[in-house]
Amino acid sequence: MHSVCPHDCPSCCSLEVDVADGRIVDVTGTAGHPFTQGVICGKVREYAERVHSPLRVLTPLRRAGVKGEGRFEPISWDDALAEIARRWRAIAAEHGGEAILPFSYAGSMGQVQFFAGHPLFHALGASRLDRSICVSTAYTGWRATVGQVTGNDSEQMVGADLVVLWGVNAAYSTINVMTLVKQARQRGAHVVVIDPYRTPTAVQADEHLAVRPGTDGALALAVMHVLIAEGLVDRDYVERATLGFEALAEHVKAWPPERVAPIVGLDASTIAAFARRYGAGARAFIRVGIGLSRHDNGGMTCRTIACLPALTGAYADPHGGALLSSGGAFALDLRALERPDLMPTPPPRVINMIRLGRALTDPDMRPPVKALYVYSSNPAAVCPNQTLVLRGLAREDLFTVVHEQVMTDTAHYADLVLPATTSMEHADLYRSFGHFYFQYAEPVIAPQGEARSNWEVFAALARAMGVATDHYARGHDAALSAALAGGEPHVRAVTLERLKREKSVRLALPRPYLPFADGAPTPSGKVEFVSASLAAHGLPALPTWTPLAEGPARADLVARFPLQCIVPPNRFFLNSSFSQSERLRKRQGTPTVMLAPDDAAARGIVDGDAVRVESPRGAARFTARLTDATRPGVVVIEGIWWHRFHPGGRGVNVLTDDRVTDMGGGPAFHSNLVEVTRA
Ligand SMILES: Nc1nc2c(c(=O)[nH]1)N[C@H]1C(S)=C(S)[C@@H](COP(=O)(O)OP(=O)(O)OC[C@H]3O[C@@H](n4cnc5c(=O)[nH]c(N)nc54)[C@H](O)[C@@H]3O)O[C@H]1N2
Ligand SMILES: Nc1nc2c(c(=O)[nH]1)N[C@H]1C(S)=C(S)[C@@H](COP(=O)(O)OP(=O)(O)OC[C@H]3O[C@@H](n4cnc5c(=O)[nH]c(N)nc54)[C@H](O)[C@@H]3O)O[C@H]1N2
Ligand code: SF4
Ligand SMILES: [Mo]
Repeated sequence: MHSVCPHDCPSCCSLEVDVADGRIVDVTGTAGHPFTQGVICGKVREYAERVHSPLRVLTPLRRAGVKGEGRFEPISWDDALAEIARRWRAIAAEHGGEAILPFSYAGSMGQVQFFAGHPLFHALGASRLDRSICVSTAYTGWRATVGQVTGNDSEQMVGADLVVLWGVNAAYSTINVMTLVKQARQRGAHVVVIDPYRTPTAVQADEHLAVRPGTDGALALAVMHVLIAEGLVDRDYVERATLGFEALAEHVKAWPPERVAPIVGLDASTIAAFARRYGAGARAFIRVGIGLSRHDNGGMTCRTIACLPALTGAYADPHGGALLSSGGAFALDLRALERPDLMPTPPPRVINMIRLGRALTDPDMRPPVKALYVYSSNPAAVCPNQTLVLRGLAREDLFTVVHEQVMTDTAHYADLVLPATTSMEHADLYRSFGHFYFQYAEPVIAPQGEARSNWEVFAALARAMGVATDHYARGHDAALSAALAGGEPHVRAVTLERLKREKSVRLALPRPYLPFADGAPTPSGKVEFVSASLAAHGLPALPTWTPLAEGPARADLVARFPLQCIVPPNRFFLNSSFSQSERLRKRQGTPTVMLAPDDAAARGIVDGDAVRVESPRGAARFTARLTDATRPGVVVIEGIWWHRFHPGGRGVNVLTDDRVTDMGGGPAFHSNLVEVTRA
C-alpha cells in the first residue's frame, strides 16, 4: 500500500507499505517515484517497530507521580478533554488567553497535522509560537539574496560538472540526494563536500574541504574574490539579473584567500583552487545544507553562498545553480489552514520556541505561561538550554498536555498524555523541502489503541471550548482544497482530487526549473549582492563574515572551554525521533563525542573512555571516540538521544545555548565552546 514518510526530512519519500493482519510488516521506497527512486533510509525501513513500539501511547493518561518520573494511569478521552477544557477556562479567566502556550514542530510534515492547532489557539487568544528551531536563520539569509526559498531542482545536478555539498551530510540527512550525486559522479562530475568533519558524505566525495565551524562565509568571500579578480564572472548574467556588482567587487578585494586561510583552516592554495574550479563553468550545482546555518553568523553565511551562482551565471544553467530548500515553492494559501482571522486584536504575543526554558521560568513574563500544550515535538530533548527547559517543565503550577505517539522525555513531564496516530493511521498532504512534488497519503492501518490525529483532537477541543467550531466542522479536506486553490499558479494547478488519484504530483513548474535565470523575487527583482532590506534591519548590506559569538575569538571563554563542538544529526535517529527504538539505538551504539587523537592525548583520554563534555551551560556524559575524521580543536556530537537512554540522564542539548543567531531568530546549535574531561 502507498504511503509517504511524514518526517522532517528534505527527501519526503514515497513509501510502499506491506500490511498483514492490520499491522505494518515492511516499509520500502517507491521504485517509480522520481525522487525516491526506491531508496529510503535505515530508520524508516524499521517503521513497523516504531508504529508498534512498546513505548507507543495507546490511551489517554493522567500523571500519577512527580513530573519527569513517568508514572501514569489510563483515563478516558471524555475525562481528558473535559479536564483540559476546565483547566484552560480557569487559566484564561484568571490570566488571559496568552497564559496558554502551544508548542509544536515538525513531528509530521503533513499539512493537516502541522497546522491543525493554529485555528483553535488563535481563537483562544493563546500566545503564538515562533517556530524558529530549524530553518528560520537559513531561510532569512537565503531570501536576502534571492527573495524566495527555492532554487534549482536537485534532479538537475545529474548533468553537472561540479557538485558542491556545502554543510549537508546527505548520506544521513537526505539519502536520496546521494543517489543523484552518484549519478552525477558517474557522468564525470567532480564532487566537493564542505564540512568541518569527514562525514560519510565526505568519504564518498572527490574532495573534502574541512572548514572550521562557522567560517563558510569567509570561504565564500574568498571564492568571490578569486572569481572577480581572475575574470571568472558571467558578465551577461551579472548585467541582466543582479544588483550591486560594482560594490561587491570593491568589497571582496579585502577577502583574498591568504587572509581567509587562517580563519577557515585551509591553505590559501586550496581555497584558490576550489574557486577556480567553481569558476570554470556554469555547470556547477551547490546543494546547501540547513545544518551550516546553525551558527551565530548562519544567516549571513547562507546569504553569501547564495551569491556565488549569480557571479558565474550558474543560476541560469540547466545543470547548475544552487538549492538550500524547495520549501518556498510550495506556496499554499496558509490562511486557509492557520486561520489568522480568528485571532483577537491586537494579536497575542509571540514566544520564540528556542527560548522555551526562559518562557517557562522567567519571573517577569506577563502573563506567566500557565498551560502548555505540546504536539508533534519533543522539546525536553530537542530545545537548546535543556537545563532551563526541564526546570520549566518541572513546574508544579504548569498544566502540561502532551499529545504523542510514543512516551517521550517531554511526555514524562505531562499532566495529561494523549495518544496520537502515526502517518500510517491518518490521511495527509505532504510538501517537501528537498524536491518539488506534493504528495498525498491515505491511512494504511486503523488507529492503534485509542490514538487520534492532531486534527481530531483539536476539533474536539474546539467543541469543548466553543471556539473555531466551523473551521473543524468543514473538515480538513476543505481546508486543504482552499489552501491549494488560493496558492500561487503552480500550486493551484495541483488539486486535492488529482493528489488523491495520483498520490504524487509535481508542482506545475517548468523543466528545467531555473527560478533565478533572469532575476529573483527580491525588492529589486534582481539577485541582490547589495541588500537594502538587510541594511534596513541594521545588518550589513553586503555579504560579510563575522566571528562566532561563541568561538575561537572569545579569548575569555576559550581559556576554560578550548574546543569547538558541533552537534549535527546522527544516522539512525531523526532529531529525537527513533530514539525510542531499541533496534536503532543498538545500531547507533551509544552517545559519543568524536575527538581528534591529539586533543584526546592532551587530556589523557583513550578511545572508549567515559567522558564529561562541559559548555558554559552545563555538562553531559558521552563515550569518547578518537578519530582523524575531525580536526584538532573541533569535537562532534552526533544525534539527540532521549535522556533516559543517556548515561547521566542528560543529553546533548544541555550544552547548547538559547541565544539567537544573526537572522531569523533561530538557534546557534553548532556555535559551542566546550571542554572534555575523563569522567
Ligand atoms: N538521519 C537523520 N536525518 C535527518 C535528521 C536527523 O536528525 N537524522 N534531521 C532532519 C532535519 S530536522 C533536518 S533540518 C535536516 C537537516 O539536514 P541539512 O540541513 O541538510 O543538514 P545536515 O545534514 O544536518 O547538515 C549538518 C552538516 O553540517 C555540518 N556543519 C556544521 N557546522 C558547519 C559549518 O560551520 N560549516 C559547514 N560547511 N558545515 C557545517 C555538520 O557537520 C553536518 O555534517 O535533516 C533531516 N534529516
Ligand atoms: N543538538 C541538536 N539539537 C537539535 C538539532 C540538532 O541538529 N542538534 N536539530 C534541530 C532541528 S533541525 C529540529 S527540526 C528540531 C526538531 O525537533 P522536533 O520537531 O521536536 O523533532 P523530534 O525529536 O523528531 O520530535 C517530534 C515528535 O513528534 C511526534 N509526532 C510525530 N508525528 C506526530 C503527529 O502527527 N502528532 C503528534 N501529536 N505528534 C507527532 C513524534 O513521536 C516525536 O516525538 O530539533 C532541533 N534540535
Ligand atoms: S526520513 Fe527521510 S530518507 Fe528516511 S524515509 Fe523519511 S524522507 Fe526518506
Ligand atoms: Mo530540522
